[in-house]
Amino acid sequence: MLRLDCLRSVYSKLEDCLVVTIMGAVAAELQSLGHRRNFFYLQHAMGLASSTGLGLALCLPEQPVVVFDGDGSLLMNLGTLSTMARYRPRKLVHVVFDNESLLSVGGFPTATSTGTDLEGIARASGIPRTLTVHSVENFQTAVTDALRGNELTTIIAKVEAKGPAAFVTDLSLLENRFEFRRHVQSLKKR
Ligand SMILES: Cc1ncc(C[n+]2csc(CCOP(=O)(O)OP(=O)(O)O)c2C)c(N)n1
Ligand SMILES: [Mg+2]
Repeated sequence: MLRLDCLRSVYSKLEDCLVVTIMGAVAAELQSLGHRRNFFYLQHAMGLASSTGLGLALCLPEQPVVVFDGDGSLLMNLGTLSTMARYRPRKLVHVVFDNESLLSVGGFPTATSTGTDLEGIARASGIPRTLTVHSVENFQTAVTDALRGNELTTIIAKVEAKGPAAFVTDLSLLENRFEFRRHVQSLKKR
């Protein structure tokens, strides 16, 4: 399963969500499908995309929030799972693309390549809905169900360690930051 195909399969459903991605390949792939002002690509702060999503979901409880995380990033901040579970916002969908690799910096294997089970850790941390998917069809269904549902969900998507050939963007970090902030503020005013 390719991450790009997963992203393509749910792209149309992201229109009404706040979307936070980790840096690198995931951000480049989502952006390659078409940037929207409700997409925030968290740069540099590895491991903190889910924490950012949690903050947004707590501030805007009726607003669906989708986080596109990575195995390496989540492994750097496993405590985020127990913090998310503690506050369990109902509209937060946490997607972890597990390619068993730090793909964006050259493809070093992560602990999931030697048996660490991120879904098991999410469940043990108290995340109320967890699942692991291996096909694009199951991925699309899992995200769609989670967005329709009313329960904090972590979806582990097992994907190939393949990404874009280059990370090309004409969107600067600051432009993305201010545009996203304005969008969040406009939602708060409603
Ligand atoms: C604190 C910190 N350490 C290291 C990096 C460098 N870095 C950027 S992306 C990345 C790999 C992310 O791995 P993963 O979350 O599995 O995503 P993938 O690249 O596989 O899509 C690393 C190590 C960073 N940005 N910040
Ligand atoms: Mg990875």
